[in-house]
Amino acid sequence: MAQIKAWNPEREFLTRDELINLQEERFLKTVARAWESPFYRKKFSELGLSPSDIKGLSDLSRLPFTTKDDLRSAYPYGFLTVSRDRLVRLHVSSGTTGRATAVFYTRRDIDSWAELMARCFCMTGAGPGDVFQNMSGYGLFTGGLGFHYGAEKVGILTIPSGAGNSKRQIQLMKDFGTTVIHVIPSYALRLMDVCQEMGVNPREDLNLRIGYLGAEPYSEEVRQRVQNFYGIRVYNSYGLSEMNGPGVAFECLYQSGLHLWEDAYLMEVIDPDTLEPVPDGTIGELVLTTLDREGMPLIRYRTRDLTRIIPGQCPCGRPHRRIDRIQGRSDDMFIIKGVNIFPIQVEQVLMAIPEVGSNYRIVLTREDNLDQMTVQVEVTDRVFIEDMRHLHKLREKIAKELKSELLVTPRVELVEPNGLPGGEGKAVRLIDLRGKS
Ligand code: ADP
Ligand code: K
Ligand code: ZN
Repeated sequence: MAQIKAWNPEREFLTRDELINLQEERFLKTVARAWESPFYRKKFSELGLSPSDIKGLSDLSRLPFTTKDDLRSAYPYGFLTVSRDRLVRLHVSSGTTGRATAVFYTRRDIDSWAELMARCFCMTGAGPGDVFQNMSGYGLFTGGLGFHYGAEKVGILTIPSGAGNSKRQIQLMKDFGTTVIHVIPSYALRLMDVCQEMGVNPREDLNLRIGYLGAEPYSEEVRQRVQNFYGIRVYNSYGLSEMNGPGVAFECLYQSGLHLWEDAYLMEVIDPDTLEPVPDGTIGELVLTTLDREGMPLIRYRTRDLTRIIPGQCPCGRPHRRIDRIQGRSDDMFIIKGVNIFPIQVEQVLMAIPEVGSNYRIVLTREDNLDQMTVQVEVTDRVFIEDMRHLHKLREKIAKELKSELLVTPRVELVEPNGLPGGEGKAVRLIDLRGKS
């Protein structure tokens, strides 16, 4: 199989100094361009800023943040810097956290997005000769077309299978000898059950070798499970519609954090309360500025995603710094009995327990003025649901392990395999019913 190690060595392996020079040049262009958009023109003028005030990267902090609400307020066209006849595509964010927002692309934007995705494929050892099954929702969601264009650019045979239709997915993998998949983590887990139902053992019956998992938070335990079950190497994929979609940050062969393509995105990690930068290695909110976007540049966009910059150099030699797996969005965090918890912490505990199956959710209620956390957990089909004593013990074991990690004792409910609602899109892990009764 032909192996390309880097799609664009010149951009991927430049020196840190060269990278920063390139950033600076592109940053100034971006700022000048942003002035052309109705939104930024107004915002900058209100702050008394003019383009000549921004002389380099060191002036970044003089520029205001852009928030999801700003995007909503200027919906649909307020961020455009080109006339509408220059646009060739739009995507609408899936609206996981409220009203949707729109993102527009010129022809050049589509090309540079595909270029970033092409790098991601090659960086993880995929190339011509591979068969890529893209099990991501196509359409308004950026995951489908984002991966699709990148794969075709590299020259990888691409099956646009889309989300859902699980049995057919497995059948396609068998028929065409799929080697590379892109899938949302919760769906990768769900498909394990389907393989079992169909009597398919991926390690023996399929040809898979690489999986790209992203679009929602997942723990290292889920990576391990997916790798072991399918016999693949799993690489974390991060992106958001506001920054094109997937291809913002991606793991390399070393699987030790996600390289953020810093020639295309300027990154800051800030304390979401003080809005001041945090030191490398400290968790904060990721803030991104587009450096190479024509139709709709965004400046200091607050992603609400929590992560940290991983200090030090990756053994692969790319100077593009790495971020750690996303812990969740700042609004995913919930507080129960005074303890701050992210769903991913619950997942980490659950997925390390062999009897735990492929789905779970967290339900918060208030009873007699006391907050109660219930964790509903699917068991694997190896657990006999008829054996009450065994179930009781398993419930206690899960509760105990959650308690020791979270310092809160949850109620645990066991559910048969496939017993919890789960769709094709992003998993809903948290149901907060407090204050709703
Ligand atoms: P929506 O905001 O409606 O979910 P997007 O498709 O733009 O629509 O989703 C982007 C968001 O998905 C990111 O801001 C982040 O919260 C989440 N996300 C994407 N990739 C990952 C990943 N690898 N790990 C964790 N979360 C991710
Ligand atoms: K988003
Ligand atoms: Zn690397």
